[in-house]
Amino acid sequence: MTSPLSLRLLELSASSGQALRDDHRAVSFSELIDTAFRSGAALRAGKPSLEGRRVAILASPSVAWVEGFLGVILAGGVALPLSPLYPDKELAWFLEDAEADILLVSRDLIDRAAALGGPPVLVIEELSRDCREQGDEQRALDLSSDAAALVLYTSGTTGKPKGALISHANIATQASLLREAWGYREDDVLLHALPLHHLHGLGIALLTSLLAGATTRMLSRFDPRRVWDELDRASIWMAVPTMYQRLFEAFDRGSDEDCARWANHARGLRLATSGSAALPVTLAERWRALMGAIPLERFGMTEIGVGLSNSLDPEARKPGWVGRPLPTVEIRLVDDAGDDVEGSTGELWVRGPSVFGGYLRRETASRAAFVDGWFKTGDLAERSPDGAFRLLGRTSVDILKSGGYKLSALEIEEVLREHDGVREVAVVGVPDATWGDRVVAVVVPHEGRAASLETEILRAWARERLAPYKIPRQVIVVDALAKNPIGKVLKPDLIRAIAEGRLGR
Ligand code: MLC
Ligand code: AMP
Repeated sequence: MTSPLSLRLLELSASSGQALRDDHRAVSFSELIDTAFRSGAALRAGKPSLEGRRVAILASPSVAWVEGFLGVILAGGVALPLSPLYPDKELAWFLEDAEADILLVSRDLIDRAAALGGPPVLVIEELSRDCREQGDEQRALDLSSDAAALVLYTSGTTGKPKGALISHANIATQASLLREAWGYREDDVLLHALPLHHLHGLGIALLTSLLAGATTRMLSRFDPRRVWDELDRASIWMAVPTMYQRLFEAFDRGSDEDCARWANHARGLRLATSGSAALPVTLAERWRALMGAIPLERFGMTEIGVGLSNSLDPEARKPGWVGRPLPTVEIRLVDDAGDDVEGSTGELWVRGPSVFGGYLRRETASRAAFVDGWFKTGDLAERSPDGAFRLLGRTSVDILKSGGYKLSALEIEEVLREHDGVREVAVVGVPDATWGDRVVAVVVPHEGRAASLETEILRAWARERLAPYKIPRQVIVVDALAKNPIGKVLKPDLIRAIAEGRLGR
């Protein structure tokens, strides 16, 4: 059985259409896939395949990133995308947890990779060059469709993140569902400014566009003015809600001439989508005023790909709702006992070929994630009589979404608790117009240590241990934390008190 992903890439390797463009160069599909095969051959270094070995990728978003990534996958390896945003301590943890065999880096990040003391480091840009010199043969390996292709770390309710193993078939299915649902064409150009270490930027945006045979214009980072300027050369734009918020902030600071030009760019788009967190209706409506349609909002998750999507037809989109199941995606709404709900509200469970198989080296967590083949999302949802869904929140108060990044309150608490001034800590997500959830740490200091826990001091300390987006934006020092009879902090009360300004002003 051959992987549908490898087959599709082989098919595309005959195309001279433009696959990718970054700030420095553009490559056709045939060039991209040729380089990927060479890179994969160099990674295998004479062995038949990488046989499920994990190859971590630490690189700035670029054409080279994709060449290395596809090289790993075509050689049978499991790609582990890492973000240069992570501090060294976190990077080292991912490499160890995933038992990565190789660390692939872009040339600009060699020094960082060397400091990690992890597996052997190979430089992406040198891989294909070395291989070309050796004239290695190119061929698609006979990989099974359920072979793991990708491991994406995602936060859960258990503290440290878990690596979701995503197969060749998962990726191919997810991409083809979106290609159909969103009417992807080979003459589409996706403007891409999302991070590549999560599903939105990697699977939903980059791989869907690539496997549809469309062009992806890759920006190395999200810069709102840059995005506005570049939108006129794109037909598709995908973003998290915070990016829409940032785009409008830049718009409001733009000159009259900028704004006229930018509004024109937005009107020229065929499709703008939003996901990873709830898109506030006010932002959706503001976008409609510019582009003529609200962004197409959809619901996705690392473990399932996109499950629910609004319609490609703008008239059929409902602001505040995330749409209907994509073909092959089965959905249930269940109550606390795991039974289908009588009414319209319950936890969303998902089943189908786009759903992942389990977490890397976490058998118990993998088993606990499913009931009879149904994946439990932890999202509460409502179904309308006409079959559309709306998200109502999470079953766990410890899962936060800040700027589209999923965060575990417990992971952040664990790190803060290591500070010697902290006696107790509760991390909560407070509703926020920009971030969705604003990360706030409420701490009880050891006696006489309150001063050492001032916001900037504790943030600086956390910065060495956590990615910037996990660092609490605010630290509130209290004498004690209110708890329920079994000793659990009453987080919903804390959130309300902070949101209403009764605490932490
Ligand atoms: C940046 N900062 C954040 C943050 N992003 N803080 C909290 N939450 C975030 N998400 C910090 C910066 O480190 C900086 O801190 C300060 O905020 C100002 O940064 P900025 O320059 O204004 O922000 P920017 O760097 O532009 O980042 C904003 C963003 C980014 C929205 C572009 O957060 C982002 O790329 N988010 C995308 C997340 C994503 O891809 N999620 C997909 C998950 S998959 P300081 O201390 O220096 O001031 C998924 C499935 C699905 O959910 O359905 O899609
Ligand atoms: P992640 O684990 O990072 O893939 O994030 C998945 C989570 O993001 C889901 O479980 C939802 O809680 C949230 N999410 C994704 N899309 C949406 C959306 N359109 N509206 C609200 N929440 C969303």
